[in-house]
Amino acid sequence: MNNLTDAIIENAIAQFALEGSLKEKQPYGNGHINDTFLLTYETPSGGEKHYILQRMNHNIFKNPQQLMENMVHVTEYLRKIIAANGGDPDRETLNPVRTADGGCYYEDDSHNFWRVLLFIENTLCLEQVESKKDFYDSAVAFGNFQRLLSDFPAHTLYETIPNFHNTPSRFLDFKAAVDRDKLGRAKLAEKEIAFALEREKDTAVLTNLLKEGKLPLRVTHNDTKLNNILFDAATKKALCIIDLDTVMPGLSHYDFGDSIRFGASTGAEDEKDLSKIEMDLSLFEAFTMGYLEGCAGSLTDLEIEMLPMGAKLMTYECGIRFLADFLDGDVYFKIHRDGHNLDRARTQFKLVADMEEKWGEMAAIVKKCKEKLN
Ligand code: ADP
Ligand code: GN1
Ligand code: MG
Repeated sequence: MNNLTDAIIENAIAQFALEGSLKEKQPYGNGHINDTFLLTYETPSGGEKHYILQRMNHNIFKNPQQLMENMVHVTEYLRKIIAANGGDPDRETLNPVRTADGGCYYEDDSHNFWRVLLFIENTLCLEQVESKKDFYDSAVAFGNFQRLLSDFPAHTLYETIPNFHNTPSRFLDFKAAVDRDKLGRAKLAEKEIAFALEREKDTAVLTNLLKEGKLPLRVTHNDTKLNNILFDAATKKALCIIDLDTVMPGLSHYDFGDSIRFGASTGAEDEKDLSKIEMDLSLFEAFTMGYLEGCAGSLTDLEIEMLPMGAKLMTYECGIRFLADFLDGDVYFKIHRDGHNLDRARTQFKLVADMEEKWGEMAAIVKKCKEKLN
């Protein structure tokens, strides 16, 4: 995607119906995909109002129009449920702001796609779990999110990234990146490549159960890392699930697993010191309990039994995606230093190895949580 200048950003901002005059715009958040800015406006009454401006990554999301249609449908659906439950739809879900001519996004002359969201004030966005309770709360919220969308007409959702969590297909992409070895980087990652290749047989476990009709397809978020949820700064409760770009039909394991890989780790996703990285079983337990509570009995016995596999496969899959991107020259995930994607892949594989060692304990925790709720 092309570089952004102030003029390009300001032209985009001018297309949206925003209240007051722009005081400041600054890059915001730690997402790996979109370009996100915080806009500060002075309102006619002298107050301040904030918005989130995002340039959607159209190299990754090939059809931004379909992506925004999904977002509008899902958020309008959620707004109604939130309002009916006496909640605040302006804070408990995302709210896309319309352009002056009523559209939900703007495409500029340089083929950049823009959207504006209401900024949700007085919230915390966590990059790492600070307490077991936060993680438990996030689990209830992600479980609830899935349950709230259980009657959403799934056939109306576009697949914004085909095969997003199809691990066998991700494995083929990874192998192709190893074979291409475009930049001669494979020699820097021999151990990691071998680790990934050795686990090919695991990749199809969940997709096979889906094909055989043994696991149900649901509407899932598909990108449930902790920084895709906002906590209320006053109550410290999980408030709003954000980053709805990948809401699509999927398995509950995708949401469960992606949260575990990010939140149950004892270190950051890009930690260089691997001795700091482990999958914390007490965090695993807190999340499992919260997720089952949030799903409120909607998961089948086999779905629950396979949750540890969701954790392992989502972690493995993210690892091979980071590693493939390292080999391809860092064209997908934003990086902030040399070898960043390799560092990220290493933490994921360390977690996978740790989960393999703790496999029996993970299964026992899932069983215990299920029994507690029965
Ligand atoms: P990416 O796809 O790049 O991860 P996100 O949509 O997750 O982009 O946004 C990046 C970050 O911006 C989030 O992690 C969060 O900190 C912040 N953010 C996004 N939307 C909002 C919002 N409506 N209100 C407040 N903060 C937000
Ligand atoms: C990306 O958009 P963001 O930063 O929340 C990625 C996820 C990865 C995650 C790894 C659309 O999430 O799939 O798990 O990075 N999103 C997309 O941190 O590819
Ligand atoms: Mg995000």
